[in-house]
Amino acid sequence: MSQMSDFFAPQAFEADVIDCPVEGILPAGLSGAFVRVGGDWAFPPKHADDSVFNQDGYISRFRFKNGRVDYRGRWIDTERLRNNRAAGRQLYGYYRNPYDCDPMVANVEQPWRNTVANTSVEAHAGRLFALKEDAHPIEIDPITLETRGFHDFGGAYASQTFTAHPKIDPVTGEMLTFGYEATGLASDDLFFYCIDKAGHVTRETRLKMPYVSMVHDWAITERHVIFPVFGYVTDIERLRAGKIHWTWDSDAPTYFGILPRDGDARDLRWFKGPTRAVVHTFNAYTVGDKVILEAPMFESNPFPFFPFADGSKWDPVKSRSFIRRLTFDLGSKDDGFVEEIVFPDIPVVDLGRVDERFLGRKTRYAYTSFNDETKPLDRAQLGTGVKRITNSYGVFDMQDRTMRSFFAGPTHALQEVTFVPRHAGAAEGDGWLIGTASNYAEMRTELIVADAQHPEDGAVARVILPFRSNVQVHGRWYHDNQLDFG
Ligand code: V55
Ligand code: FE
Repeated sequence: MSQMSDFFAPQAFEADVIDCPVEGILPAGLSGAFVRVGGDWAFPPKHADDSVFNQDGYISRFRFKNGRVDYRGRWIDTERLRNNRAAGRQLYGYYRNPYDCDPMVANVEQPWRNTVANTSVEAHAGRLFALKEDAHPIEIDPITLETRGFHDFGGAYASQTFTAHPKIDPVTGEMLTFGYEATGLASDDLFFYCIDKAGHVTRETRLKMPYVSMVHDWAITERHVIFPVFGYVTDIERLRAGKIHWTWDSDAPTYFGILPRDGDARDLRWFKGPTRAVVHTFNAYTVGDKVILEAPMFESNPFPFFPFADGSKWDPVKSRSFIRRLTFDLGSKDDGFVEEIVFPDIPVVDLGRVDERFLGRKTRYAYTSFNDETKPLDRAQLGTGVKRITNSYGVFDMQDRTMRSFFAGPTHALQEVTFVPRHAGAAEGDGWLIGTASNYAEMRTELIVADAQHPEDGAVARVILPFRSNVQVHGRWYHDNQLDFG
């Protein structure tokens, strides 16, 4: 657990800030909202070594309108939060394990009811969702940020779970999505769905996994979808024994399931390779018989709070991630693939984004954060607890293998970066890098806007929150024409 005094100390409040101070000049064309979801402990966890992925969901929004920015932050009103508030204490145990919960709330047969909805946000067909991969989407009012409750697509969505990373096809407007552990705890069922731009389920394909694993993110192309299956494993005995949901199996092969978007279960092909963790992806595309996936990948357990099955100690060096390009040949009968590390000298934060107007099509630029050790670090102001800090956004040119970067400052830690196009018709990469930063010197949160084509010039604008907002997991920008923010 973190110290009560540091940036990660529980925040546990809701907030409205009207007309936040802005340093610099807000780009005139930015009208919409940056919406972010993360977690915080509304009640201290039952186990000090539990995963932060088990924190209660919290949604916040920076609303850009008429040259001003307002902030709003709200807890997501889950069944768990209501039950804990009624009891006045933490009733829920280890991450995604109902067997470790107080019997009065355990929901062993309906584990999705225990969701914290703390991972990501997506808007589709006029609805805003807070997402966690163990449950259906929770609909949120985009204006008030009030929780409306689970959305099940009119009963047409049968999986018990729904990924935190649905993909919206920029051309068709469809939302492609899936759920794993789709039929219950530790089940090997993965259901894939197409949801049309009006929000109706048009396709369901029921698949089996090679083994039960965390399928956190995935990728789509114009013609295919790709499901990574890697090292985190679980089974019902482990859960019955009251343990945290995942354990890392250092010998587990990595599988990539490739399915034609319009295919049946028998069209699914599994490709197999050495142990990796593929938590987030940048993008993928299909060229002829080849499917290319670009993503940061780890060679060992990324998260120290999910223990090794063989008792190994977590290793921060082995657990760095590097940007890779994988090529799968659907024309070959071989189940292998070609793997290449595109930037072997730059370990990156595994929170990658592209210009999503080109999702599923070949993109040139990949955006993610990293720690630039050549930049100054103000240790006196940062406090003693801080070891490494994510101080830079990288604009990675996947074609020329060059990188340009934005440095946030010697007392700033960056959260996930998002790319926002300058205008609807702008070329790929012409736009803004937007994300939040933790300012350790002032103990406050700032929203940063930088020019993606001139990252080294520094922020064009910083929106200042007069306090520390909780640290997000994922965030997204929505223009006014994508969602009504009032
Ligand atoms: C991730 C995050 C989660 C989760 C599973 O970043 C995987 C990966 C914030 O919750 O539940
Ligand atoms: Fe994620």
